[in-house]
Amino acid sequence: MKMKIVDRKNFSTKRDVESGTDEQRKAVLEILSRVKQEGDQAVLAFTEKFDRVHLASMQVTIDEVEQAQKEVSQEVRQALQEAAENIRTFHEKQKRQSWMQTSDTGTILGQLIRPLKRVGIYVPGGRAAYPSSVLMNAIPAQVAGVKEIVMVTPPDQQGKIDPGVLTAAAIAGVTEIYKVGGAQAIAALTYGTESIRAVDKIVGPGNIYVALAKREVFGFVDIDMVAGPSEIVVLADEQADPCYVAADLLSQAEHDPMASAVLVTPSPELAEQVQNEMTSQLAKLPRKEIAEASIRDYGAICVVADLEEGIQVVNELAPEHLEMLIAQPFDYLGRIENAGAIFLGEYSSEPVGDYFAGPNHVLPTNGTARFSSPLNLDDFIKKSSLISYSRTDLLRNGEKMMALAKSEGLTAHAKAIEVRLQKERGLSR
Ligand code: HSO
Ligand code: ZN
Repeated sequence: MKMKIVDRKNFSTKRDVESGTDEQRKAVLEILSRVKQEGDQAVLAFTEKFDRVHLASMQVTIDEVEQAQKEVSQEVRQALQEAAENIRTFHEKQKRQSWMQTSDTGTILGQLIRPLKRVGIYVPGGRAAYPSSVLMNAIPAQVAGVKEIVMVTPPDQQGKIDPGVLTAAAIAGVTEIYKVGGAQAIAALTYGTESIRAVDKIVGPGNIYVALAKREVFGFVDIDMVAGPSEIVVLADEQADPCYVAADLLSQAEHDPMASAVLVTPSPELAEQVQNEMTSQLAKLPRKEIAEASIRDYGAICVVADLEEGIQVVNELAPEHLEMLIAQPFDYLGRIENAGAIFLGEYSSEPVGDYFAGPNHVLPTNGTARFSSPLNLDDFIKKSSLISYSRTDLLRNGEKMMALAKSEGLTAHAKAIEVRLQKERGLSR
């Protein structure tokens, strides 16, 4: 199969946001309401129905976590540990401080930063159970100071959870783990059941049922984002190595038949070389069916007039991942407006960021990099404003506040200021 080469005029980038079918939405609403009313009993019944396993208890024990760690090779365990360190160090830099400021007239204003108390992390099961994603979701929560980090993930038919996922949970400081997935997991985290207490926020990717359930419960709890399939855009010039370009495009295409991999280049020669490379590299991949579907339906090589035009295309796409495989990437960085994560230079292949470098791999997809950011510490904190107003300032500004209150027809507001002005002026007279 050959990846299609198009010019800019024939390059269409629109992808539908998955909003689910009416039937899927109805099923999700039913699951949410049954779990809300019946608690554990409903959760276990849905687990039996969808995951085909009968569980006596959903809670994962310490023994199970220890056993899992033995099942993971030492090489992987150590790599997870080192990755965790890098992720921790990177996210430490995102910490915010509470602050207070006293004005000349004695008023104190400020902002208090507090971590969320209890956060739920959804981890998909089956082929999309990624230990690296456990690290990426749990570590920022832990660095932010979240005390209770609750992981939920669907069990397999033997009632087991992927050992890599459990190992990553232990490394990342997850505090509770439950064997539950799908919309029933989102319901349990939102409303609470006898065995799973409700959380303040739910993060982590999931299938369409999980995504629909998260949208539905938003407002009762906070959610991170509704993530779509992974995307990569490679902006490359004639000096780029076609072997690297093709390999990087395929690294995202293998995630999902709906993943999107796009090369943007001013070089028709590179376009052709990458096209050939793709065909031969694709044929050797174990996940070639997935990657092939992705490349066929959502992949393209877009040939542009020059790098300027290439950057325009990038900004319109607002990709989740952008690789800049061009001679002087830093010279062009200032013009990149929209991208979740930017990888500069030939050694910064996307998997470097997916696994190890430190920045988060939970990134805005489907063009949402126009207005949103990678998962970060701010997702796990909240702010409270502080006002300690001084007598001097109230005497000076009280009338202005009263005027505003009266203009809104809110007499009691005006009165709350007025009683103070009267008393204070009475005293000072
Ligand atoms: N590229 C995915 C993350 C991932 N890759 C996990 C491998 N494992 C979305 O950023
Ligand atoms: Zn990836």
